[in-house]
Amino acid sequence: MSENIFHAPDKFRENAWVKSMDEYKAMYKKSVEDPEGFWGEIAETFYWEKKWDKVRDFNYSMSKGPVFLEWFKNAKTNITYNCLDRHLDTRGDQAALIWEGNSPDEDMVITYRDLHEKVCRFANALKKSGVGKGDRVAIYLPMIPELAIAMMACARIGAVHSIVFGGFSSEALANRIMDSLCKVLVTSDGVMRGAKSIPLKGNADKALKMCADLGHSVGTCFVVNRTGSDVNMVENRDVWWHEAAQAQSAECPVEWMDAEDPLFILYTSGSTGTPKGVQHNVGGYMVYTGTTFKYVFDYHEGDVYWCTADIGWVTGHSYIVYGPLSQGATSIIFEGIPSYPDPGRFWATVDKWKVNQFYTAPTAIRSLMAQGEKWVEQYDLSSLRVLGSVGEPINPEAWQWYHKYVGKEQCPIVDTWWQTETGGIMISALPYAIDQKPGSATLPFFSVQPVVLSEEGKELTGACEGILAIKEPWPGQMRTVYNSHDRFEMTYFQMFDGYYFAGDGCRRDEDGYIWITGRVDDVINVSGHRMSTAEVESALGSHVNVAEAAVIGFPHDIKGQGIYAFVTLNMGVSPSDELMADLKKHVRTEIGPIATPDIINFASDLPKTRSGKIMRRILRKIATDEYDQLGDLSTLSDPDVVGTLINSHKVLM
Ligand code: 6R9
Repeated sequence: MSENIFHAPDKFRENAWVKSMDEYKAMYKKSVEDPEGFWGEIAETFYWEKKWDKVRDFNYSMSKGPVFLEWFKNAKTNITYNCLDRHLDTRGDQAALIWEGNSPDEDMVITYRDLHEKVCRFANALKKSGVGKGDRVAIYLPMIPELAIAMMACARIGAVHSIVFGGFSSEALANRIMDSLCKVLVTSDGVMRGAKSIPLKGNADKALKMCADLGHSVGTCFVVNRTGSDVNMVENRDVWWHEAAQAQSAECPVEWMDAEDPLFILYTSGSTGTPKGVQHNVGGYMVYTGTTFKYVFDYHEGDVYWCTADIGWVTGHSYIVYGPLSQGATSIIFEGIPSYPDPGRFWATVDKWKVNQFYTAPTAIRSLMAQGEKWVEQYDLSSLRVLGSVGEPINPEAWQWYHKYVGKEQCPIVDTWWQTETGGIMISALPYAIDQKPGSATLPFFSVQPVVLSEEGKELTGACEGILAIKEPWPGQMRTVYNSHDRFEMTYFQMFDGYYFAGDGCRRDEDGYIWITGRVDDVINVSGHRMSTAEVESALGSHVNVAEAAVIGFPHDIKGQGIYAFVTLNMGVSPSDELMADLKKHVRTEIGPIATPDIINFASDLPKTRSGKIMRRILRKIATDEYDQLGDLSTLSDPDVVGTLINSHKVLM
């Protein structure tokens, strides 16, 4: 790992929110010694209909009773009042969202005033369809403005949104609608992806049919007209968005919410079972995403900020919509893909809108790096001031390329470590205060207290390597797993009493910098998307010809990790290319394209312990060609299977 240190050039330091390491240290110290004072003061910069009685209250230790955490107790606010209404007087005509379509000649600028109106109209349409405070609304949309509008329309009337990434299959959508019994679904006729138009309404119809078969009927399905493709509108259920919204008033008073009322549910993969509905509540999430946005990207009035993530993931929730808008920022929503119409699209877009802060994922950087510098060099990127990275560790080569060719060695890179569960950025450089080391997320954000634990749960000191955990809550932390507080406690608090267990491993160097080493559980990270090996295994296992499947992650040049599946077939079924293609298709249907295995190794058997546990450690070594490091095989019930698997692996590679 590279230990080069990068110090941001001085030219923007003068204006930065935090100008030096000393200033960061002083603020960090205060935030840890007096978190209530620190966050109470920051919360004053937001609008509250009623102030809190107490800034925070919590129990992190299962041995002392149920785990809970509360911020801004008994306060009342509405996040859309903070993201829209309070800006109307001062920046009503400023762009809130800039929509850059899939095709470079399609775009739209939406001012704060326009956005307020659009959110109000759709909020009224939701109300008219019977949605009220606390009801769940599923949103299954591509990256069009209606996605941000729909989520804020929910938040405005106190409904809880549950956004399902548009790339998920109808099965995945149905499971999520069922888990929280959503009353309404918002979708579109289709989605534009590069040169293709992909139908979405068909998936939505299938999902709603599955839900109805299970006894749950969604009352209304709003359909946005995006591609103009033919859709089947079901009478008394399906309604065109534009018709419904246009018929409503452009004013909709906000519902004043308790700071601890739920804002949204977002499903994410863990190491076991079905995806969990991560629940975030109004007050703490609002304060945390807005504040991290301001400091980590050093956002200033008038800047144009672009995060390339999809709003279907947490990064889009926190850093395309809520964080930026609560700060009155201009935030870009990008519908397209980095390679369309050519690999210069990101940079053409930065040039077009004069983007100041650009936030993307290492997998995108790696894929563009592979296309060569010529795509970057054609554009004027001198507006850029801060670059960001999120979703997985950024390898030093990609970091250097990003720094040199995109940032022209003038822009600090903030490598931001966080999770769906944490709501906002936890460990990251501050662009002008914290020097960067390529590959390290650097230091914790204010009041975040990371610790490195040994397997036994002992806090390690100094330079060390172990399991990353967090001591004490922060405002943006998830409050529970929807409908399953037990699962929340078991997943995050049972492993190490008194700490939030993040599921990642890390190393801390002699300067206190954190280097994330990857997941310590059975979660893999494919192009920055979280997936549980168990979910892919169960999708494969549900195919009629499959007896058993074991899935692991393996290093992949572009995606970070790829999916490697070892599959044993039912008696009498022989492996073939057709079957391999069919299994891949099956996983796409069960979960979605992002879960498609890269490699399927048909095995006659899997390495198991005598008690029947699959030894993944061995499978990982085979997948990475480390045959001489298989370790002790004596506990296997049949050590011979290893040789067979190695042979079939060599044939595949
Ligand atoms: C925001 C987001 C969370 C998991 C997390 C970790 C990995 C995210 C990272 C990173 C190294 C970074 N991860 N950011 N690893 N460096 N800067 O990605 O949320 O989809 O829930 O994934 O992603 O493994 O635990 P989510």
